[in-house]
Amino acid sequence: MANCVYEPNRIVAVTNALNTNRSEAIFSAAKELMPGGVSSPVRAFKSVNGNPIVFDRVKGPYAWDVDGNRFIDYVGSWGPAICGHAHPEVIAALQEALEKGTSFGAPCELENQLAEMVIEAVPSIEMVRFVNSGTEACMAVLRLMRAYTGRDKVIKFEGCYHGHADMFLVKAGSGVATLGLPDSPGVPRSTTANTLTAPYNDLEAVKELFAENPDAVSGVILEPVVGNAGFITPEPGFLEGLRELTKENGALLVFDEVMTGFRISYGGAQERFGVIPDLTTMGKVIGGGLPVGAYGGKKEIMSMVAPAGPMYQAGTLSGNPLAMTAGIKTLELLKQEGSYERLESITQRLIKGIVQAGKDEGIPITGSSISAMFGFYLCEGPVRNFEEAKSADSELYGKLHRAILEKGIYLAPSAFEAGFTSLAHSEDDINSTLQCFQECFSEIKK
Ligand code: HOZ
Repeated sequence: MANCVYEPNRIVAVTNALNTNRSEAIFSAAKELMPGGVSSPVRAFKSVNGNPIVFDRVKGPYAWDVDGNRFIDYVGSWGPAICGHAHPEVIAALQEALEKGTSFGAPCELENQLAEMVIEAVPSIEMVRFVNSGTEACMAVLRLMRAYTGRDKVIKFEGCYHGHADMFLVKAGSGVATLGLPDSPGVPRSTTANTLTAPYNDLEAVKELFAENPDAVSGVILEPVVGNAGFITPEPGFLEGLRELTKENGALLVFDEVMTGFRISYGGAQERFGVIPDLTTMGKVIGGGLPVGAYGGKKEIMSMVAPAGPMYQAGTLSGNPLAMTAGIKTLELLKQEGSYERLESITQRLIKGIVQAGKDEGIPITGSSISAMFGFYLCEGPVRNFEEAKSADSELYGKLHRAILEKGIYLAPSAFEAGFTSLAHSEDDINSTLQCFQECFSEIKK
């Protein structure tokens, strides 16, 4: 298959198939050392054709693999790289912080600084606890929901992913959807008995669940914009309706903004849509590329967390100075004037171009974007929930993924993951990407 090779911002040559010899060798060895050869499932490329590309380094909007191929990257480390990979100011701040040590296991002033920035930016957050991943944040918030309300059940939505804690592995998105696993062995039935699910964008279903479980539901948790079942946006009135329903039923509303936090807007999806939850979880962007997670909300609720209150949750590396430093610098960069306007405009141009390129070749396609997050499905659409997302042509997505990878574009190796742009993606990167999409749609329709 033809392969466009890029120098920054322009196509310079066309070569034959991608040479991935070193990637293949490393992955083959990795399979003997780690389950499936990876540290997290989706990156194993199981739902698309071929083996994963092994990365060597990343910079700006680009990733280079161990064979020297360069890719325009729309995964962005699954979200954190919103300023572009290895931003020079983030790296410089980290180098300075590194000199003072990698982990304190004691309070540090940087925690106050990042906490203040998060509280100032995110409407629902009056107090925050830092943890080490989005999974950890969601696991803790669930305990807090139950502790605060004294109720055990939780409502989640099909195709939403809130990390891999037991109670969330029910009709989950992301890797669970990618691998087609309805749920996971090892999760006790007694645990998931307390997890109620509804189709996304379906207020009636939520109403029914509340009616069937009076005074038993601690709250509703959701991705306010879904990024783990592809990319699904909330229909007008959906988030507002959930806000009302939770209030009426004495339950909490929780936004999982691990993906959307500081990405959909500086204040997250809650700021963009003007619906304020009781609690919020975050990760990815607020760690600027280092492992981080956070949960926060009203002071009254957060005061239940130990040692202020009785709900226990802890972590050796939580609030560590490197993650705090990368987060602070990343938020400072995002705060600069025009950041979100730029992210919105390039991402819109990208998704409109992708959808048009597909349609021009007669391929069923639908797609959308908000701010620096986008997604498309290879079906006529509209896609409003997980069932509709699953009706897209996943085999064709696999073909497209391989074809465009060979042209130097790195898309999520799953039809059930959103795409991410960054401030480092230039107009020329978008042009080059769209040209590759046009060529690939033409190739794969044959
Ligand atoms: N959970 C992430 C995607 N939504 C990570 C996937 C991976 O790294 O495999």
